[in-house]
Amino acid sequence: MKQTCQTDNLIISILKDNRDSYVSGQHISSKIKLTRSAVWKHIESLRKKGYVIESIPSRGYRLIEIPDLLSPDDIRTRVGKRIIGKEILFFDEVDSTNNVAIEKAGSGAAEGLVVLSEGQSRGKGRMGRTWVSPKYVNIYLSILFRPDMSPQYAPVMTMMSAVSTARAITEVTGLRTQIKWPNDILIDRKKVSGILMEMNAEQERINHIVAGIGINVNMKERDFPDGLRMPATSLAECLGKKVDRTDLLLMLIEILEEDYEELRNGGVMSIFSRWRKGCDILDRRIRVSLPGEEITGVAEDLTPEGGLVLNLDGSGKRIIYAGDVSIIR
Ligand code: BT5
Repeated sequence: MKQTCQTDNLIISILKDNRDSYVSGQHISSKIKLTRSAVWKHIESLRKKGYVIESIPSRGYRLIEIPDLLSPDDIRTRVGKRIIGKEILFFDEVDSTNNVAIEKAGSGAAEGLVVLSEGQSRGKGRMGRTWVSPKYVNIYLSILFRPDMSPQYAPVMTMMSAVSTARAITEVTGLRTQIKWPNDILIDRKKVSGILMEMNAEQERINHIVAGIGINVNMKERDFPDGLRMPATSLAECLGKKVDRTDLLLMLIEILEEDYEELRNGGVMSIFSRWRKGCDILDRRIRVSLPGEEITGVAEDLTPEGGLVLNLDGSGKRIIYAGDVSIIR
């Protein structure tokens, strides 16, 4: 694996030095001392990583575009010595960053561990759903928290993750976001980010919470599969240009650190009120899908425990804590 990376890097540096011309397969193979068919295999693997390399049989290869790859060293240096990101595990592909973080939590990893991956083969949504996670275009990260609070306050961790993510997106792109109860981030009513919290707790104590955050950054709308629960988009689609994933990631880690610090200093209500303000469903008629039933009503309020108070069309009120909401126009 290390050898493959070194060879890939060598090929890229040869192509970079000759960006205005074509470099023959023969030239590359003699420089790196591999056969031409081995060079071709490396070129194919570089293409899969997002490098656009043109090839013309009689002339050779030419580098057209370099992908925006996350650099673990760069990220580690720029995060510095915070709680969140004190340790960062980085993968090219993993089944789910949440699974890795949960496994590490079980073997005693410290609070603040960040698991990052360029892609996920089995990205998870809530309730056994799938999170579409193509490589090299988006952000998939999980953060391990060990908050000193009783499990009943855990929903505030979801709220915090949502407000931090929404703020980081706005800081870096200037785009306005809405939070869709409980934890989706939308831009113009399209889903741009989802959050999956997974908790391990005893009656009075949280052992750990893993906050998994997925953000569609540079993915093309046409690359989303059909049949998603709601329309999806990416920041690049909304902005009309690519967004630097590293800048966004670092901003998110910085803001999460700040918000978590606030929470630990007794800021539950201030996180709650920021989350409440960012949610776009208050006073709207909504439909909520719950396991085995669908209810409609007006979203009257949100509670600090993460509940949604629904006014059920004249038949009283009901507070719900999980479900899928759609707004009835
Ligand atoms: C979520 O679930 O929105 C939580 C997504 C959390 C993903 C992160 S990535 C890092 C970490 N590691 C993981 O394995 N997961 C977390 P939910 O509200 O259930 O939404 C899932 C539904 O959204 C799916 O059933 C699809 O309909 C839709 N969907 C799937 N992928 C999407 C995407 N990339 N963008 C927008 N919608 C998507």
